[in-house]
Amino acid sequence: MDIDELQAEALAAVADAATERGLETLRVHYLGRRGRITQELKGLGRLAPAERPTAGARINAAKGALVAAIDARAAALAQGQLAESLAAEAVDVTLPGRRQSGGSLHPVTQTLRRIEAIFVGAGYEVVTGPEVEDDYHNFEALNLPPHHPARAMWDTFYLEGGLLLRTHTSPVQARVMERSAPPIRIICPGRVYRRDSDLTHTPMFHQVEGLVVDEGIGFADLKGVVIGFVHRFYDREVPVRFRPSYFPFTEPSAEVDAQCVHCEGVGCRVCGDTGWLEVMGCGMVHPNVLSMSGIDAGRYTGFAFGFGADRLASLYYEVGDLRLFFDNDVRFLAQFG
Ligand code: 2NM
Repeated sequence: MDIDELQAEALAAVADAATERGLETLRVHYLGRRGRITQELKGLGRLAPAERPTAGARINAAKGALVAAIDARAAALAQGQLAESLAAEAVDVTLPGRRQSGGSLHPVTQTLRRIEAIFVGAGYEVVTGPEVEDDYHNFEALNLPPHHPARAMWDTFYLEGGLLLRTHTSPVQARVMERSAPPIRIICPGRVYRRDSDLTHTPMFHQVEGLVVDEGIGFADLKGVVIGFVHRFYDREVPVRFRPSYFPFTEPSAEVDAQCVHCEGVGCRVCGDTGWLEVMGCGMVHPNVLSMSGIDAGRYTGFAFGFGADRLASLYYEVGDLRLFFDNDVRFLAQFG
């Protein structure tokens, strides 16, 4: 092939090269150790001595033109790639920013934390236990033998194998009494389950139960702790009253009312026109409960109390329907941030 044709072909190929790799292949093909232009230079020796200077000059000129073309094309390709990545990675700094929406703790969680802080400040230990319980700890250890009619006080979810979903957190307290000696001062917060659902009942709710066992504990101690708690919880000295009641695991037992925080005792729809709100149950731990857990009921006495943290939250925040706490509608939850 004539050197002019070879140069024309090589320059056309370089102009067509679309990638830096393709361009390198062309460089090797024409200018490499065994490239076509290199071959031409090596072939000079076969020419007559008189023709060599002209032919040599001509081939070197072609080589120089090709090197220049390849360098120019390489620069153009690199420039194109830079422009491409600049376009792809461009950030539009004029776009509005994305809003960061702040979350908040669930109102029942906030209420539980407040309750725990009040009791921890008074020297109580917070203890938790299993939500799936055995019949013994949920009922029998609490003075409720099998077939005892008072078992009907709880609408229990029964599981296979004699297990059940705990109906209160008292089984946690029975377990603590089994494994530890007085003095005992604990609260047991946690989820409990009952087959019940309406405005004021949800199948799962959060209970907090307290237990104090020591020598010389009496009903006056119970009253002091309960009244003190209610005042701390509402951050106000709301009137509190005790009414006689019945629980299988306490004797005597009482129901605790706080004056209606909505109408301050006048009577309204929140308190059902009574002026009072039922806030918890309590009593002196039944001697049977102490001795079944291995505590000497001749030496020690104790009191216990229990309430629904969700119910206290609903009274505190004035939420009329307990079920709202568990729908997890963000429009509802965002009001507690
Ligand atoms: C209540 C009301 C009255 C209670 C009793 C016990 C235990 F384990 F010591 F026997 N724990 N909690 C108790 C007593 C709970 O809730 C309404």
